[in-house]
Amino acid sequence: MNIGIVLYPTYGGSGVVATELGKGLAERGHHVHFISYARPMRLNEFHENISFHEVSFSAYPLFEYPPYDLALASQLVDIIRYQKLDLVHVHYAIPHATSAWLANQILAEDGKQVPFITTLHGTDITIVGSDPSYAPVVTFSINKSDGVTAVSNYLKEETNRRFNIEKEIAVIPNFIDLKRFRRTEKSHFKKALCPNGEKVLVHVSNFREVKRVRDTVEIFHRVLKAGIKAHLLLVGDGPDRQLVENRCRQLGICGNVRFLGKQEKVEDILSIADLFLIPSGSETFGLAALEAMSCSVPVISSDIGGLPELNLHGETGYLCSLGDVEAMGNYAVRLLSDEEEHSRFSRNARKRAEFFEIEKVVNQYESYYLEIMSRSEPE
Ligand code: GMT
Repeated sequence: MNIGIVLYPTYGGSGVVATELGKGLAERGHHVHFISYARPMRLNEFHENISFHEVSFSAYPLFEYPPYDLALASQLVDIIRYQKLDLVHVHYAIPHATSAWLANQILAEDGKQVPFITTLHGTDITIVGSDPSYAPVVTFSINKSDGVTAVSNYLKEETNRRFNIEKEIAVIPNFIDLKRFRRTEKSHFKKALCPNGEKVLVHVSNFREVKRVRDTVEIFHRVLKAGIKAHLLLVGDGPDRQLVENRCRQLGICGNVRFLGKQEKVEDILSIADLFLIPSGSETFGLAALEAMSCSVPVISSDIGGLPELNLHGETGYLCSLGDVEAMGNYAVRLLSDEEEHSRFSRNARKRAEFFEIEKVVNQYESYYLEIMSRSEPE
């Protein structure tokens, strides 16, 4: 198949899922055309079956906000026509699904439209998409998609609850490359960061408010207060970074907290982790938690969104009510103090990650593509 994948080029979230899916499809012999305003972060190697199309848009002085959605639609028309795409798969509804629909309307003039699939990831539904400034367009664009998928049952239900959706939404979960994300020997690295054998807690996110990074600091503070020698490694960057650092200063724990910024090889950091913290206020799947689990790291998370579909309470980690840093702190202390429980949870976490193995999920997408294409064929 000749597949167009429209995505955000970001470090985490939908950008990573879309890029890894495209790479997986390319490995199977499909030709994949990535389409975005910048090179996707995880697209860092040449592959004969992969092309990248950068969407350029003119910044004419009249436009305070250059219309990216229109530029993307125009570029899609061109790519579908000249690269002879069989299918377009857009990740994150806004504005990608709308641009794909518009491109198809233009192509319909000469009977050249192709089926397009929209994968819903999270904030495109739960935060941004639900805002009245976007909701009617999101509803319309989902309903006009030839196929719609969501990354968890929770997201499917939320989408149906919040919008008037006429389409059947297929649930295809996020996935993990078990060979890349596995625990490897990194004792030199561990020694450099924790010379006295301290425990390592890790959080990875884009430091947006919804990630509640400050809660990770509160949880960590409780771990230190319980007398456990530990370090907290904060990976990523974003709007809340300064607030979080300020809180560490107030608590006097800066010496135990390292801000590592955006990192490419997260698996190296996860390989020395004893515990992963994800106390998010909204999370439709929790890809960062899956990456940790795949590296045999137990997870303490909030019990919201799609997290209970991934992190199993009392098996792979613990789930607590949103904002209950006291309970999260207690569970963290318990796991870090009980060696037997910790190693059992670590094994369970890896086992759970195996359920989301990349090949299985790429198979699911491939079958879904074929189903949508056959449904869209003219009778
Ligand atoms: O919030 C983010 O981390 C980014 C966002 C995105 O769409 O890029 O992530 C969402 O999609 C991820 C991949 O499907 C999910 O693992 C995240 O849970 C989801 N984030 C939220 O729902 C807040």
